[in-house]
Amino acid sequence: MSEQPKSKIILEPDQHKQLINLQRRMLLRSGLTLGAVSLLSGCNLQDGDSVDKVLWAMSRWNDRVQSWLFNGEKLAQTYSADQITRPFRFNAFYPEYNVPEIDLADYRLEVSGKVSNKAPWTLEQLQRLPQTEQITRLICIEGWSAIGQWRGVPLKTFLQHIGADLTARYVGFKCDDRYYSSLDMPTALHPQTILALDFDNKPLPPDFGYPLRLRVPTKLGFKNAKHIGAIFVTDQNPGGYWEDQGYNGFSGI
Ligand SMILES: Nc1nc2c(c(=O)[nH]1)N[C@H]1C(S)=C(S)[C@@H](COP(=O)(O)O)O[C@H]1N2
Ligand SMILES: [Mo]
Repeated sequence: MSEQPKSKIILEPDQHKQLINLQRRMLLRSGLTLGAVSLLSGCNLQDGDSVDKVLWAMSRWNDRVQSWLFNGEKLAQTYSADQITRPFRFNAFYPEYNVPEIDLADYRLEVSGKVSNKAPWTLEQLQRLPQTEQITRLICIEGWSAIGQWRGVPLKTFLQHIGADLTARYVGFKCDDRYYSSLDMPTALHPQTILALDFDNKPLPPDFGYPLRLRVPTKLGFKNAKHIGAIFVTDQNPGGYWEDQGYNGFSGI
């Protein structure tokens, strides 16, 4: 599923207009570019017919996502315990049997960049910080979602503890499975953005990000980095595993 240059798409004039409109709409609403759509759909978008099908399907899906998530400063929707999806769904860029095994005795959360205290953190130290809990919906760009319960330290609280420069533009995350991702500072400071330690009232299981993951209900699933080993504060956009392959960095809806 290679990304085709836009110039290769041959369309009738009215199809072309439709495409431009849809593209604009999708970009505004979800930050998805045509390149991202072709990656997502596995479709090379060479003929008008498949362009139509894929774009209209994506557009409908975005409308649905739009109503689940929120814009700007508003809070993401929360749910009650009886709405939790069981079993919860696993996703990563590798199959479940390759989930990293992390030894707690060696685990340290590294901190770097525009922060005044760069000392690494043990999980125990993180557990002593104030925590909040949420039941929210994780939405994967692949077209599924699941409601789960997470508890952890608000990222804002953590950033304050390490003396982060909160006027910096981004917070970056490096994971112990080579995944990486980043958030813009407003999203990092959002009250529902947490460094989750618990899932479903138990420590995070390996599949779901042990020992520490990001839970950002205002962003798509791929922004919810699991197995976080390092956090850094920076003015340069750190990108991310999927972000760098064409998914838009903002990825809120
Ligand atoms: N470290 C790491 N974090 C990751 C991923 C990954 O491959 N590695 N995949 C992302 C994607 S695409 C999704 S949808 C969610 C899935 O989280 P879940 O397994 O809890 O459902 O994790 C995100 N965080
Ligand atoms: Mo995802």
